[in-house]
Amino acid sequence: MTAPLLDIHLTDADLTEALRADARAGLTADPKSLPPKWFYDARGSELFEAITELPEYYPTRTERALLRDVVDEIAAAARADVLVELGAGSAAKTRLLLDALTAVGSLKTYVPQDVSASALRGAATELAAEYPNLSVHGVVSDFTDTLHNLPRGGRRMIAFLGGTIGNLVPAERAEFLAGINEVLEPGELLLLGAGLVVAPEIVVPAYDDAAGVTAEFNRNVLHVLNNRLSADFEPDKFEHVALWDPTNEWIEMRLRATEAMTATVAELGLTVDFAAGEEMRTEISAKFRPEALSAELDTAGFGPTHTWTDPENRFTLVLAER
Ligand code: AVJ
Repeated sequence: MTAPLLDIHLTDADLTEALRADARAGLTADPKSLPPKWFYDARGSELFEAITELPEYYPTRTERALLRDVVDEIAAAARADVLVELGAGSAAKTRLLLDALTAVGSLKTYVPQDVSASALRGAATELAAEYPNLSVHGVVSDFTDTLHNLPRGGRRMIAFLGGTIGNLVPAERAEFLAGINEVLEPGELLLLGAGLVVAPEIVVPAYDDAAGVTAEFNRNVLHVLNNRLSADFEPDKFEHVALWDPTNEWIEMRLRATEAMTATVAELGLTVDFAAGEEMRTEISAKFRPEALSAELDTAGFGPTHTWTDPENRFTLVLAER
């Protein structure tokens, strides 16, 4: 058995440093905002796993069912030697891809990337045991570092699943996609999973579930600030808000202060005032129109794309060639 390798390009200290910068910028801005990547400490990752099992949250199960249906076609078209998975986390959908790519006989290396070393270590160890002929090489990093630290050689496919592309605003998305295009060699591939624009009656409950799990997930970013930066937010004094922005075609999550209050972020020497009813943006989750997504990939330099969509037109998988 090949021992799983974990490359650490991002330490806990790096994470705290990045959070300090994001928190200072976001909490002193008007309106206030925080980037969604800070939801995912151990508790936040658990809450997200719970979200994926909620009846209202269709994206994960829709993508998984779609991938199951079309993964053999993807593998046949891709014939990748190396699968790089961005934001692999616990690598839940990975087995479908690994099985299909193994069946067409091409796959040699699996490179899961995540910011969480703990999630990645578990997944890498399990997968290395399950796929003894596969070399598993985990990378703990930010996406951008990953792209510059990819093993070269072999035909590579970068998978970015789950619809996380929707967390980026259009300008960030353009930069991210162009960055991926730049590190790929001609003929290498990007496999992108993206949520499609659906009726507000479907998408809003997915981000505002009856059991309140998403609300707790949203408030978790305040627990993260309390834990990592010695802040004193009272998460229960913030209400979860999820609204559909029809102009930008994204879901926006916010935290609304239920009363006027002041929070202190000790590590930043910062006090933050909230007016009663003030809203702070914590996430956008953009949904896409297939033609517009193809156009974005084209602009980023990708050539022909192959698109698969679930029967209800809620989620799409796009295979794009450099
Ligand atoms: C993990 C980024 C794909 O945007 O749907 C779930 C995160 N936010 N419920 C998404 C999330 C609220 C999720 N992604």
